Amino acid sequence: MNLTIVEYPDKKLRQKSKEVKSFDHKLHELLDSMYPVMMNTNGIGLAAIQVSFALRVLILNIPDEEGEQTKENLLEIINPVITHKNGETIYQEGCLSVPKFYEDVKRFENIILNYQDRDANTKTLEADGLLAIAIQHEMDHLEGILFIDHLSYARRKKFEKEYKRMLKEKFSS
Ligand code: Y12
Ligand code: CO
Repeated sequence: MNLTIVEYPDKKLRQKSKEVKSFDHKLHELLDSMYPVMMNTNGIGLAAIQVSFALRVLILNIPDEEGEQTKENLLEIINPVITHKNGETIYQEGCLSVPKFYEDVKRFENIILNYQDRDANTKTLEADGLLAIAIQHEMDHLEGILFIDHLSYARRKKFEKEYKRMLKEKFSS
């Protein structure tokens, strides 16, 4: 499956993703195709809507202590629901759909998550640190929310101005 990353301000990114009901070969093909897209662009997280599939699917590969991303740490998360959230943390986030921009975003520090894996098995995951932050970032995508939506009015205005300038440069060269 040939997938390309949808970039802001594409309206597709504002779609609300639908619950996965069929855990079939099509879902497996989507998951298998999302992985190289994320790895080839130095991503640590990718939601299906970022590759034009409005399904409640996301993948994450958080680097280990050596900074390595290994496939054994790959998490495939389907139909996630946060059941507990606690604390506050601020992290400078980036997004493959908003290239070259990084902004501080406030998130819950610890979360507990229920989700399904690619074979529809129900799982529970307790997450903190970068994993908790990345899960919340990716789950926002399922609602059509981007990390830039969390910025203050002034920061957002500045972002829009800089992003427009970046796009202009990109398409004039
Ligand atoms: C904090 C919160 C959420 C995440 C997970 C989702 N974000 C990413 O995986 C971002 C990746 C990213 C990769 C980039 O590198 C390339 O595109 C080659 C990047 O650089 C540029 O756009 C030039 C920006 C973001 C992570 C952390
Ligand atoms: Co993102």
